[in-house]
Amino acid sequence: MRGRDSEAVRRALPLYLVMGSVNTTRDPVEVLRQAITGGITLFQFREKGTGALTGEARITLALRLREVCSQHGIPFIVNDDVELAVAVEADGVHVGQDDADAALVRARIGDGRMLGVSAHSALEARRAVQAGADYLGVGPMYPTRSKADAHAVLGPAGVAELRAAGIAVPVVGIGGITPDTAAAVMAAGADGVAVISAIAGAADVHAATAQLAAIIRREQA
Ligand code: IFP
Ligand code: MG
Repeated sequence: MRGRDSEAVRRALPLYLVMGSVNTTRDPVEVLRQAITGGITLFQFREKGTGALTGEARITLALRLREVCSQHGIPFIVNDDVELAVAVEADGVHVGQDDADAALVRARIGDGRMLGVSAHSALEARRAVQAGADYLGVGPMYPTRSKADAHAVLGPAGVAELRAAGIAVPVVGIGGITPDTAAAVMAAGADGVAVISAIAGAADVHAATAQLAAIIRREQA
């Protein structure tokens, strides 16, 4: 998928799985396969936190996950590592506010790859769009344990605030979203929901994904 086409980006966002090896006790490749069958529309490789793979093992896992995404036509995004993204021919990069400068990342990846930027306010959102973001990750929507340095909880109101401020770019909500709360995030104006634990930590990955996909589809209609 190409960056800079906001309708194509929007279509990729409905159910976005973010995952690294530390987010599951199983083989992440198998989890990704089941999540794709269940209905995810986008994948981000986020190999971060205690016990995260490094060096060759990290690259090897990225390549395996990248291959599964390619086989199924699911765009593959790399969290916070332009070099890795280019090396594995990722479809895009996601950066947080504390990561590399978004404008520099845009300059390095060109217009052919998607750029996602985390934003917690209308000011950060405007700056991210100015820097060339194709979509914004807004959160945390709810309390989460998947991120050690998480920002204060914004709730779906955080998305509604951006929309009220005139921010029109594609937005995905992230942070602690479950089947019970996904509809509220969509109703607030998000184009999709991003999850880690709700899928990677589910006892039945395929069923959990299909359940979320059905809830989101209902909100889109
Ligand atoms: N948002 C997203 C995304 N990914 C992250 N890694 C993050 C915030 C911190 F889901 F892509 F929007
Ligand atoms: Mg980050």
